[in-house]
Amino acid sequence: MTSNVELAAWVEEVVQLTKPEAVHWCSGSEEENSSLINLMENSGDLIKLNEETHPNCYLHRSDPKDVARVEHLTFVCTKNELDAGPNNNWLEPSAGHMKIDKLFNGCMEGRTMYVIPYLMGPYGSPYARAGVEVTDSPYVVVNMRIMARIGLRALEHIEKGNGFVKGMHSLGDLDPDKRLIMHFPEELSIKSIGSGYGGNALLGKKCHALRIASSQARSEGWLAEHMLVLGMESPTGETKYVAAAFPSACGKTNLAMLVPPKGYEGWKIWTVGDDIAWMHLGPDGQLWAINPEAGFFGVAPGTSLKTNPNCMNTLGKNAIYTNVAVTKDMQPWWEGIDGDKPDSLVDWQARPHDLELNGPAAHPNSRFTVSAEQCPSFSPKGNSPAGVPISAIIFGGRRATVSPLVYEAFDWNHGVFTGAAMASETTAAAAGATGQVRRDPMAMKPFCGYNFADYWQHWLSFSQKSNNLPKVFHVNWFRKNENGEFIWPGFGENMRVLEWILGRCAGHSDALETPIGFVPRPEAINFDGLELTRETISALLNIDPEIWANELCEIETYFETYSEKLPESLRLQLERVKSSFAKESVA
Ligand code: OXD
Ligand code: MN
Repeated sequence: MTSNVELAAWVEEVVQLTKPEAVHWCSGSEEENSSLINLMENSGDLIKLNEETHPNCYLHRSDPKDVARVEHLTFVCTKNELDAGPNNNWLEPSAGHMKIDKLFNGCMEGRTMYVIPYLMGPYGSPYARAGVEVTDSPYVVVNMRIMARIGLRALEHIEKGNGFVKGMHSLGDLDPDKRLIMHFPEELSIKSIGSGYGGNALLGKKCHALRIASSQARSEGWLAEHMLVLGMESPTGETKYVAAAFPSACGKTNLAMLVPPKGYEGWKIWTVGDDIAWMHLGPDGQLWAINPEAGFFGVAPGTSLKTNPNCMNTLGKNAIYTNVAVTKDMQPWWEGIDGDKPDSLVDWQARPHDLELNGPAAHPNSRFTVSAEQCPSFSPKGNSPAGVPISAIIFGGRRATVSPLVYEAFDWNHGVFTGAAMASETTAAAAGATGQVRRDPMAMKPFCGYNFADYWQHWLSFSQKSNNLPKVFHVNWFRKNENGEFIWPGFGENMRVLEWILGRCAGHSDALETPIGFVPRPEAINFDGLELTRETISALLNIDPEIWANELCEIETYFETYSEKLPESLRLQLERVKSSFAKESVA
């Protein structure tokens, strides 16, 4: 099956433990994909959608208790607890293996085990990394085929002697009490059991490309981040690239595929990636980013021709929908999609839709899986082995108050502070309460595979290595008024903020220095045609010293949880912001 001795031995070890009835090495071919789809249509795991309106699209309904990432069941297992840090659940590796191997013992009896060699990153890229996922879920195979580059070429890459991450996955019996997602960064391995949900089961994505890769990136001097990457082409034909970190379900896919609004004729946004960026310092001192993924695993609710036309035009064919509702004629449907709500809908659990009795028709974290290359705005540089040079890094949270629409950090180290101090309201992408503000540094709270204090130190270290780093910004599309209404229209209109950001990078957008960073003067952002009142504009850009005093206290309390490991530079940045507010109140 493979000439790689290590891979063959590991697969044999997994076979001994999980005892599958058959083993299938995935080639990634069209025929293999069709036969897996057939198999799942027969078992009821996939349901064919309307071929006329949605060619080659399928619906998957997951177990109703298996619809999101499970952060409380996700572990980072390092020899030393301090290496995992207070930001992760920790187990000592041998204890971790023992606990999870008990669940894996015999779990594939009567099932086929699929062996999926995969590559994260474009073919031929020096930054691409390989992995092998073994799984007993054909749904995982067909999704991995969209999200990563799987099969023979990936296997060849491994057989040339390149290292690979070992990922072991089983649906187990889908019992939430027997669900665990474990990472062993020192062994470059992952073990996940009891869930078929994307973030827990498609191991190339969060487990490999973020948790394991972030730890590798630290030791090798690069960055693995929860960031979209987009290119912004001006009417003169020049394209600048931006990487932006937002927590899950906060609009990364929408921003990555933005269609410029009226008034921006001649401008174009190019999508490189919508969720993960791997960034390396180039010889020019710039950060160059690749998207390790090949597809989008996006949140369906709220996606429409109005909010994200490029996405709607991406996912109409060759897509897998998970936990959406369906219309009478088998078209996928979700809250926020275009048009009126159809009369008879079948909800995500196959019941006649009844909002009062059963809630929304589509699960709030229902998803689509679709190839990036189908996206009309997919960047011509999306598969470029070298990646794209990043001019600006944007951090953003979902905050009803506190953060203004946009501000620029004073310098790299202050930018790292700005990212480290990020907070956002929780969403349905993870199990648990939604709408609660929590600290989510660099949008990596669920994904950093090591101690955040070391991670911030790693980020800070880049200022020693280059004087050509991107400028750093913070945005907030989600500010609300006292009636709880959003005051910024968002979506395509975010272009106006991107324009200001790139103007700052080119040295010509105007800004006011404030204690938290450079904030645009109201006339420096193009608000033309938005009909925003003067009061709304000033509310969008407002920095309330009282609210910020409280925010800084919360940041301090949060930083204290990292005690003596917290980089001194972040402590100094916090003091600097505090003292400039103090100076302002005296002035
Ligand atoms: C995702 C997530 O699926 O962040 O991208 O949860
Ligand atoms: Mn994500």
